[in-house]
Amino acid sequence: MQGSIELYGALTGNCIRAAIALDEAGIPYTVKRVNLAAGEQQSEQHRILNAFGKVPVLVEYRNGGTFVLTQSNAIMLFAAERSRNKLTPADPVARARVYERFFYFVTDVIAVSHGAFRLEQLGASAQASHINELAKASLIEAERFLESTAFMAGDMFSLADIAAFTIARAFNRNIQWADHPALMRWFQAVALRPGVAHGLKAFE
Ligand SMILES: N[C@@H](CCC(=O)N[C@@H](CS)C(=O)NCC(=O)O)C(=O)O
Repeated sequence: MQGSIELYGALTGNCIRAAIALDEAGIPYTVKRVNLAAGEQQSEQHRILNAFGKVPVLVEYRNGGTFVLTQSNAIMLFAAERSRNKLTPADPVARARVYERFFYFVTDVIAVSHGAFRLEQLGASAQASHINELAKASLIEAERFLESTAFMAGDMFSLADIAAFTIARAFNRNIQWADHPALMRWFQAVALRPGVAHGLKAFE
């Protein structure tokens, strides 16, 4: 059973991935903006939802109860399960492939890039740029996933494409797109999807 859903977040990759997953899954939600610069994520009110003081947070109001879910990737999986195969295929083998590729982008590209971001914040610019190059190289290597299929994990758009798209967007200006025609074609096609376009704007 589905209740009304709120998505707390800000204009960050983690929040945008969660928003795109809900949009592509066709799950309606209300955006609740959290001003990170003003420290709203640390407020008592927000910490009731997420004691770690982070976004995104999904809140679903059901008959007399409230379901709170943190972690962008858990929110994406929640959207996939609710959507009845809009973001993951029904076939278990094809679904396993989606998870393989989804976690490739989450752990080998996005998490590495977040590490670089933290190093940059600490003033370790040279190390940050080295780690960021590793993340970018893993993203570019993923072009091989597109050799024989339209999307990152097969012929259907999936969780893997959402994870790949948001980080590709972050690297957009540093990618020599002309050298990666399959990646460019995929990136342009994903950007044109209404669900993706809507999710990208959710926190603007
Ligand atoms: N692994 C968590 C990371 C959550 C996270 O670090 N969120 C950032 C925004 S992308 C945040 O809330 N930053 C504010 C802060 O740390 O004060 C997820 O994927 O949801």
